[in-house]
Amino acid sequence: MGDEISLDEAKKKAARTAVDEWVKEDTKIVGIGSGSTVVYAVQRIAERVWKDGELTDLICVPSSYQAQHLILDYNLNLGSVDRNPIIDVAIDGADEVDSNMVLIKGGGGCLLQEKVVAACSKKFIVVADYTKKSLHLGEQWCRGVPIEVAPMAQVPIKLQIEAMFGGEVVLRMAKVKAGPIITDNGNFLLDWKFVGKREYNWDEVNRTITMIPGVLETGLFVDMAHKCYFGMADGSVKAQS
Ligand code: ABF
Repeated sequence: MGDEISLDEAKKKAARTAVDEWVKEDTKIVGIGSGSTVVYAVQRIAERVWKDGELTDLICVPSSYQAQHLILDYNLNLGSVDRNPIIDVAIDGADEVDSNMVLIKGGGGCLLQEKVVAACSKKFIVVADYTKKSLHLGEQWCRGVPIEVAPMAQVPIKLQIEAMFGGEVVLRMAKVKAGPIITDNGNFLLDWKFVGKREYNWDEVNRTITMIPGVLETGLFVDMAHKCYFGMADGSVKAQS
């Protein structure tokens, strides 16, 4: 076996490749996702702005407080979906990507704003390491599908999802006995551990869960991703579309 690169190196390669292929001189507005892979994308953008003197007018629209902090930290131009509702390209991470480009996102807790930014983007590009690549959802990401919910509705939502689709829905906790995780939007997160190996129509599942009163958004991104870049263990970058 040849030398394998670290997961961080794989993330970095995927992120840098995506930035260089999708953020061009004529790109005006870029959406910035959340998570550890996106950090490398922002670093690459900053390198091109501050080292190469390119992209100086580029506006970066954050999808979380983490992304906002990154944009400010690298001294890039901070935008918002209020000011910049049409985004040229958004770059974001994922927890799992299946062979149909359906994504599970929200492991880091930022799915609602991530979906808003993705939906405002002409192109939505995903960056990830090779551990996120699956044939079917559930192979890699055992925590399930994250769902952002209004705090007072968490119990009825849990019961409805379990009754409709099986599996188990659990409230995401900060630490043992430390209370629920609170999202950037002041909500709770449920993780639906769906039944593995069962065939799901993810579009239908997503629509059905989203209709339950109190559900703000699910971490299922169906028909949104245009292209995904995976940093592979052998140091290559594999694109999927
Ligand atoms: C965010 O960060 C989330 O939607 C997803 O859960 C996660 C991916 O993180 P990482 O890049 O650290 O694997 O995009």
